[in-house]
Amino acid sequence: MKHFLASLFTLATLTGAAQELQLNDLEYFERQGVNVLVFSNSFNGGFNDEKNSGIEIIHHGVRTIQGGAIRLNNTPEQWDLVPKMTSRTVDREKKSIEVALRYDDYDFDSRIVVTAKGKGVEIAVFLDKPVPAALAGTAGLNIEFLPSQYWQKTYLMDGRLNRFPRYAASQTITRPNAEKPRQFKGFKTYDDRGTNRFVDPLPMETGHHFVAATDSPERMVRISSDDSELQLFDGRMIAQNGWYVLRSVLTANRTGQVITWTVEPHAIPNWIREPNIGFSQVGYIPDQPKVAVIELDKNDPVKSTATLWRIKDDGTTEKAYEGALTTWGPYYKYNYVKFDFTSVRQPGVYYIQYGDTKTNDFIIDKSVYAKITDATTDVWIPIHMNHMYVNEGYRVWHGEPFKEGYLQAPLSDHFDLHSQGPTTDTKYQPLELIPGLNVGGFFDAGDFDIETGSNINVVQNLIRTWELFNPQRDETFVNQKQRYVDLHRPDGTPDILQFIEHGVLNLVAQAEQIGHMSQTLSNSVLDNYHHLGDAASITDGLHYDPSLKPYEVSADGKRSGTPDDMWAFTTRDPRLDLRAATMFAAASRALEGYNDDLAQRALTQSKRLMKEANELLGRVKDDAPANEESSWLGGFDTGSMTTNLQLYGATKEKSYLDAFERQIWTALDKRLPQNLQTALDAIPYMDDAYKRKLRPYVEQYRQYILGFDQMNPYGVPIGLGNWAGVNMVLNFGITINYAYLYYPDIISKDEIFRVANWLYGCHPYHNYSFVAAVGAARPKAVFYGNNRADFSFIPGNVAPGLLFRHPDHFENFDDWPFLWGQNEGTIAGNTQYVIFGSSFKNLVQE
Ligand SMILES: [Ca+2]
Ligand SMILES: [Ca+2]
Ligand SMILES: [Ca+2]
Repeated sequence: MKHFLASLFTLATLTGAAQELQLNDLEYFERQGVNVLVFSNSFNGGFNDEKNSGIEIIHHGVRTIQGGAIRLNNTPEQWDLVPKMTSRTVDREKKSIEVALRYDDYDFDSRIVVTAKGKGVEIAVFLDKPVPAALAGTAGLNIEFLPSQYWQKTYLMDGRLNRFPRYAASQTITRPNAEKPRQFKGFKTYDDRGTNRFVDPLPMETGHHFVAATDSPERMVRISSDDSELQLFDGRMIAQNGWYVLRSVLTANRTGQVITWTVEPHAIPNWIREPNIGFSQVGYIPDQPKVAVIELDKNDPVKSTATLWRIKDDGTTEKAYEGALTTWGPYYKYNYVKFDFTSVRQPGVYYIQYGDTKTNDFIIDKSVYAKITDATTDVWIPIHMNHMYVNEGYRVWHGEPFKEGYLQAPLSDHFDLHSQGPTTDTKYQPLELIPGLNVGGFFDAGDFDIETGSNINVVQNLIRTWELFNPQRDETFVNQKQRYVDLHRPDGTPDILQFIEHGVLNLVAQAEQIGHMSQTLSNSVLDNYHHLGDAASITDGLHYDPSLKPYEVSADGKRSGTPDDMWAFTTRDPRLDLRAATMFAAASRALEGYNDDLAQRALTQSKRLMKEANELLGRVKDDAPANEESSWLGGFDTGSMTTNLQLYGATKEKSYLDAFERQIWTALDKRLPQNLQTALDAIPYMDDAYKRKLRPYVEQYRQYILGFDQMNPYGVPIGLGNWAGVNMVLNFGITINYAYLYYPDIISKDEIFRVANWLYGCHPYHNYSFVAAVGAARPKAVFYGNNRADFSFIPGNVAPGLLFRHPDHFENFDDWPFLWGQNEGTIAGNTQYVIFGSSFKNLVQE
């Protein structure tokens, strides 16, 4: 009895304590259903506000609140200034985290102390010196609420009821530009149309006691302040990716503790997160391994079995299999078990049940992977063709963009990681038109610039696909003369060949007109960089004429005073030229017999750039091994090693092959995972001795593959960077496919399914396919494409996927497209997916 009472007492104490917010070992505040992070993630200087930083709340498993910091705007945009965190101190005794924040531009320092108080936290702002006069009444404590999780929910301010608006429709005023806090590097995100005034949202509500989502226990948060007024804004009034903002401004001449908020996120008692059953939404072929990975709340007791149900064609359901689960164990914040139903081979429609959780249905059949690249090649890639009018049925995706061409970029420390300097490296004057660049090429991603490095990758990816799999698919009409693309209209030419041609047209023009490769062809002004809409309306199509006033059009209608023309950033990088030389060599081979003139131009540029780049890099002979330090795209490029191999393919000159052979083995010894693919690519050119010499490396790679089974429950490399790791996963998948193709006795066929499982739904957070609209029962619904403002997707896009937030949270929003690190697809990544998908289909169908 005594023992019983003692345990009862312990239980009661624990339950009581569990309701209070605790400061845990990972340095964030936690209670069941609520995590409060204090600058576990800092603002990023490269892109400023990525909506991923500051004080953040992960509420019942979803990161719904972020951006808690001293900010200079009512509703900060991406390019508004962000504070630099100069210190972060965790005080376990006081249960508090203190951060010091600084704005160098204004010599403005502040401190925020977040302290656990009962079920919530207190956020206190301290100033040792008063706020700078220019920022008094402007700077303030902000925190942001994710619109898609709050819209249409109710809120209370000082007892007044209201509802978060589904669409931005509150009120604004305009103010003189002089009152606008400086933006990123002095750029402006808005076109004021000559008014010299900026738009400032007005608050939707003000008061001292705010309750968000009174109608939704999962999202309910109470915030109150006795010493400061709370103002609620809608950030979407000026930017579609804005969030709801709650803030209190800093008033002049005050020091000490100047703002105090009490923040109490509601927690559903004993909340347990719904299990996430990861599986392939595209389905499975009968004889492949079939293992679902079930992600569980750490407080969720593990059940002993899961069940596979078959949906028969008369609509009834029967149990197909019930099997024991194996435990993988904890990985970051969740616990993982696996359900292996490989033994079920009968074609049919199935779903998985674990406890009360049932998945949507999926197919087991030999043809499930047959269409996995079609949406990407038929829809996503042609829509991203620049300098063309792109039509699909009744819909125009975009008119012909950038008809006025590209100007020589002046010296500029620019945005989107671009810059021009210290010289132009060309014969052109700053802002002079460089002729002939408005042809061919592909939009980079969710934006519309031509990243030269990415476009080189695109052409190479497409050539590899063409040469290895010879896809004759023709679903796209491309007419370069008409500058017209029509989707789903065959024109007698394989689409891949037309896409290769389209990429080469721009890249050859760069080499011919500029003399070397540009870094990028990109926006000159920030106010059209974030463009959402028809690409043809980014610029006015008229040549910029500085002798005209802004918005003025010349009498002949051909020139305007609006400085919107795109710029070519032309700083010469011989390593980029080498990569272009590689690609041009392969392109000349691929285009021969289809567009002989372009093939010849590509080969001419390849030889010239190779020679000049090697000279610039300090080499005298054009067949000497150039360095392999180039690390574009995270070290996957192998510099001139790949170039030499491609040049051998194009010219059959043995000196290139010898140079390749001198480089490859060192590269494999140094960085096997990054370089094995190149070594495998060489096999068609090499003899049996080469293949034998490569064997031990493939054996070593097998151990590398198997190593991932110990590192995480999903058996693939999971990236933890600011851009989720789909490129790394695709590279991994492509290398496995090729290793299996050439060494099936070393790499088991079972290994080739790892990456497909991950892409198509077997991953953390949710189980949706990361590939838009591809053969899956439940693909992701929203992506960061150029139609993201419509909460939509462009079919065939591949999301970067799972974004890691420090210290232990993975996420992929599927109701909010605007976080590029998890939802944007890129032209290089999506063409890499075409190689992955083509090689994978080829292997599973053999
Ligand atoms: Ca870009
Ligand atoms: Ca075609
Ligand atoms: Ca223009």
